Amino acid sequence: MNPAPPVNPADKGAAAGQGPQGAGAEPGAIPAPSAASPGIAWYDKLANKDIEEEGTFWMPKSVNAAADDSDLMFYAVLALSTFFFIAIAVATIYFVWKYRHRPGHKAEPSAAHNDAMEITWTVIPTIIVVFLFWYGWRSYVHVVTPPNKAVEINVLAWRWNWQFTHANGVTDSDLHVPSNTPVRLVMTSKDVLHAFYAPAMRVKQDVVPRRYTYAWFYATKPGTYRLTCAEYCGTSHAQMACLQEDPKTKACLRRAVVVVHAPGDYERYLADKEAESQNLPPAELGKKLYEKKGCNACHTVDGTPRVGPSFAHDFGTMVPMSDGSKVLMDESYIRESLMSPQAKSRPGYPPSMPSFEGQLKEKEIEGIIAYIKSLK
Ligand code: HEC
Ligand SMILES: [Cu+2]
Repeated sequence: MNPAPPVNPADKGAAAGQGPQGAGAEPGAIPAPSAASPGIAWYDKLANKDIEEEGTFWMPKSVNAAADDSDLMFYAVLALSTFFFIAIAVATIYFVWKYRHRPGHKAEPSAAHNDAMEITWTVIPTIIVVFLFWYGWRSYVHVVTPPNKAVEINVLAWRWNWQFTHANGVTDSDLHVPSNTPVRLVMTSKDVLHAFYAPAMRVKQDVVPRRYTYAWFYATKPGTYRLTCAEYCGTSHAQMACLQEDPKTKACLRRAVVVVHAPGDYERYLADKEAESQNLPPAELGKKLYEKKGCNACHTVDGTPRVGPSFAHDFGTMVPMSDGSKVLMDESYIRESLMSPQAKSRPGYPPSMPSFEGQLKEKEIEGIIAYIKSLK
């Protein structure tokens, strides 16, 4: 993995003045409260912003410099198809009307060869098709070949969440990236097929279990952009990943997004995010992880079962197992449930919980245990 690029001091100064988060971004003075207090951190505020994707009837405006060619290609093919469709349809209707059967007119014999016309309608389409191929091939090669100095981010998908891991180990369900820097995604899935789709980046790439796939883009404009799973992967596919839910209606209030940072802010994000996970009290870290790791897609904390059991009031009680035995819900049971979820099975629930082995730091496991404990 590439190390995070060094912070350019000039960029940092510029970002403080024009960063989209405005207040609280004093140069050099990283606001400590954002890391320690339960208030929302500046980078999460950016992620919470409404998505504003301007664009045409056809698609949102591209903010990926590497995709400009494919946009041009789309419009060229659209314009050519529209032109030929209208021209052929008009000619057909006109000839049907002009040569229609009517009194005083004999049927026209079929036309013989016309060399000039035949050569024209062979040569012109050939030129168009060869141009489309050449231009399409060139932009395809560009789109699948990231520059050497890209910032690399690991992507892990599962039902139903994204986990983006940055060079310094910071993980998040929103994808935070620097602007005006090539970003390369190295992606894999824990369970089934997913697809990473960021329309404004023109990136749609399958994410496949037990294999790595890649994508890259060069974001040109800071902002908050749509991120979607484009491969049907189960119940909450359409929400993947829902990071905030209405407690009453269960409607999804916010989904994971792509945040493109102003120059310098990406480095600040990495540093602040790292500090945040080190400073939170365990139960609060656990609560955060419960939402950020997508536990809430299958579990609840209010007593209603979902795909999996609810965590409310369970800690310290004996929970029934499929084989009729009972197991004490304590620290080691929770740890085992996270590392080898299929080790013990609860009646009435499918064995669909993914393993979090290797995806949670020791501190994070402690945090989740503390959080579930706090619900008893
Ligand atoms: C895809 C759905 C899914 C996701 C995501 C998921 N779980 Fe589970 N979980 C389940 C199911 C289903 C069970 C019951 C498993 C069984 O009986 O084998 C379960 C069981 C558990 C148990 C045992 C609880 C009990 O009462 O027996 C714990 C603890 C747990 N999950 C924690 C978590 C945590 C923490 C996360 C997030 C890091 C998480 N789960 C994410 C589906 C999920
Ligand atoms: Cu998916």
